[in-house]
Amino acid sequence: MTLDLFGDALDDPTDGLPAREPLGPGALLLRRFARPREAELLDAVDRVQAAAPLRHMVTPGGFRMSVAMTNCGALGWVSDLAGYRYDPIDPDSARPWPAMPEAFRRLATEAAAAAGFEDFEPDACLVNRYVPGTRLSLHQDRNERDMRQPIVSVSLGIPAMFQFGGDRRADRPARVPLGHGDVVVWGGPSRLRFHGVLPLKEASHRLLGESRINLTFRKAG
Ligand code: MD6
Ligand code: FE
Repeated sequence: MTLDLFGDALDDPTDGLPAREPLGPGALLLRRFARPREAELLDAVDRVQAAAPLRHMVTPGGFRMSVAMTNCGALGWVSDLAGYRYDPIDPDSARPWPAMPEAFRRLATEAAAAAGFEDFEPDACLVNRYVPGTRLSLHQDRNERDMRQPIVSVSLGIPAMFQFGGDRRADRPARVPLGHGDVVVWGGPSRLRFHGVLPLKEASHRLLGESRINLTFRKAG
């Protein structure tokens, strides 16, 4: 473990960075926002995974995604050869997705409010699991019905380099390091910006080992 000038642990390269960082109009990074709730969030992640195991979905083009995914809430994001969509039923179990844990819902609503989006009521939470080498290629989130609602994205575990691009795929993305507990709230004029995650580097986290969990909350229906 490395210590900084004040004797605080520097396990994560983002530890010393400012608590609030605007990423663009309507997009705000709240660093470490979720850390005080890490225990209850990770408990809830375990419960969701037990009910709806992580799986590698296939893209409409036939590629196996390197990110392992599951969902909770009334709607779940799914991808298969037929396309991307939100579905109330887990295709692996043929049952509804597990309910959204209260700790998840509260975190998402409070983070949205801290960024100026009052009354955010997520009905979908996509749970993404990354290990070193996992990546997510540049994409837009455009399967949700109401584009006035933001997305709230929570990072837990080992750090990742997020790519935050423009409205066109060809726009060169900015690189934003995301660490444990960081929350990105993203809406308004930035809602359709291309984004992705670079391949994760080898690292280990005291609670999550060699993994990163990302929770993205949406009002999908
Ligand atoms: C991730 N996140 O951080 C993937 N999408 O692992 C996303 O794809 C994402 O963080 C929309 C808004 C925020 C995000
Ligand atoms: Fe996305």
